[in-house]
Amino acid sequence: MATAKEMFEEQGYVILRGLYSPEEADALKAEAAAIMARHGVDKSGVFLGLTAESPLFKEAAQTPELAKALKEIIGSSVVFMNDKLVFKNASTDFGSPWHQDYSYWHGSHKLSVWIALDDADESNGCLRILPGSHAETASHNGEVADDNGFIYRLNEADIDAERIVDCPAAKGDAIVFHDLLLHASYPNRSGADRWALISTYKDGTQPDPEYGWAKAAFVLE
Ligand SMILES: O=C(O)CCC(=O)C(=O)O
Repeated sequence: MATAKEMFEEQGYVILRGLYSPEEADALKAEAAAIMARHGVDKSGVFLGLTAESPLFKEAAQTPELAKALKEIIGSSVVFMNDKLVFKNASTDFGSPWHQDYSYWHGSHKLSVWIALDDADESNGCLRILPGSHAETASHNGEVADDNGFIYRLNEADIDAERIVDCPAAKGDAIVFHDLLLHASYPNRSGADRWALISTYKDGTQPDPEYGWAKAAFVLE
C-alpha cells in the first residue's frame, strides 16, 4: 500500500478517514458556532481564524495522526498558518468553482486540509478533485461575474469530466491536498447546513512573504 507521502506526491492528495471521531467533529462544530455567535456573524460564507482564538481548535490542528501525516509529507518543520470555516447553509445553491489554492497565496507550496464537520456527499457539497492536477499548470480564466467569491477559478467546461473524483466524507474525515490540486465542491441542495473546516500548513524551512492572514501561526511539535 502506498504511504501518505507516495500518495500525496503521485496524486496530490491523501484522505485521512476518521481523523476526528464524530463526537470530536460535533464538539468542533459547537465551538465554531459559539465563536461565530460571539462575533455576531451569521452562518454563511467563510469565517477565518478559529485556532487563533480557540484552544480546542489549536489542539485539533495538531492532532497526532494529522501531525504524523503532515511531517511525512512536508518534513519535520510543519507550520500551521490559519484555518477557515466554510459554511454552506440551506440556501447555498452554488458550489465552489474549480480552482487551485496556490493562486490565492503564491510563495512556497502549501497544504490544505479540508475537514468535514458534517457528513458531506453530492447532495450537500462534498469536495470534488482532479487527481494528479497538482503537477500541471492551470489558467484561472473562469467567469467571475457572480457574487460567490473565488476571484481565481476555472470554467467547468475546461475540466476533463472523466478525471473528476468526488470525495464524499463522513464528519471527522479529512482530505489533505497540494495547493495546486484542482478542486471544487457541489452546491448544497439538501435543505440542511453543511459545515467544513479548511486549515493551511506549510514547510517551515521555506521562505515566504509575511501573510497577514496567517494569524496565530505556530510550528507543530
Ligand atoms: O468546502 C468547499 O465548498 C470548498 C471550499 C474551497 O475549496 C476553498 O475555500 O478553497
